[in-house]
Amino acid sequence: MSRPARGRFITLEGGEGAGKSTQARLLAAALAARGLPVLRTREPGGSPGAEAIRGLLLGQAVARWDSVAECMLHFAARREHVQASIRPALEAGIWVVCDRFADSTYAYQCHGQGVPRAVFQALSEVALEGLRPDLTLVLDLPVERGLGRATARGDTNRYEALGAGFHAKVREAFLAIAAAEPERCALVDASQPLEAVTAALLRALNARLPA
Ligand code: T5A
Repeated sequence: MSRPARGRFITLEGGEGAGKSTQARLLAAALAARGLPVLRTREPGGSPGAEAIRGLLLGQAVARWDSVAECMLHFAARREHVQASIRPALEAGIWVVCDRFADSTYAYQCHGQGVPRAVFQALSEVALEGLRPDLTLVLDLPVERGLGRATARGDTNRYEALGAGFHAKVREAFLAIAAAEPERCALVDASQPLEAVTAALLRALNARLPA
């Protein structure tokens, strides 16, 4: 029997409250409506081991971790997620829609928390063994609006509590990633109404990864 074509790996990135989880759901539904098999997943988490590490990362006091140790925890979770869920799905021909991936570590831990880029690169090589998203959708939103949306839900996590200055650095990092890698990334204005953001994401998807 012939092997199925490899699935495609799509990531959604951006700051707090940009609408990634909402849009990941809508995107996965749009792909399924095209008849494609889809796995929707998230980081930190997405597999049993990685979800256990998510609890260590999000459910603790703000200053709980040394920043390099924190970066290593994100990559430990990511390695688990990639090995247990993402790679097997892609190899089985399933399209993977992932709410955050390695760009979030670069934005939050390197730009936000000061972890050296060399640490990020070394951990990426070990954890990912060359795996890269086929398409990264970067949702951009002014920091105050994103934090406003996220805090309106009432369950603030460790990162949301870090304040507007921290999140401004995170936003700059995502914009820099999108500018540096235009072949992989599509930048979308997430301050538009929800339906307009979905339409922009689908346009980017159809243009970059035609069915
Ligand atoms: N992190 C993660 C790191 O530091 N390093 C890493 O390597 C990784 C992977 C994860 C945290 O971990 C950090 C980053 C994060 O702080 P999380 O709880 O998973 O924490 O949080 P987020 O990924 O930030 O998800 P959020 O839920 O906060 O934001 P989303 O997913 O971007 O937004 P969403 O879809 O939940 O929407 C938020 C609210 O806005 C509304 C929605 O209905 C919802 O109420 N909304 C809109 N309102 C108006 N207009 C629109 N266009 C809207 N779109 C959504």
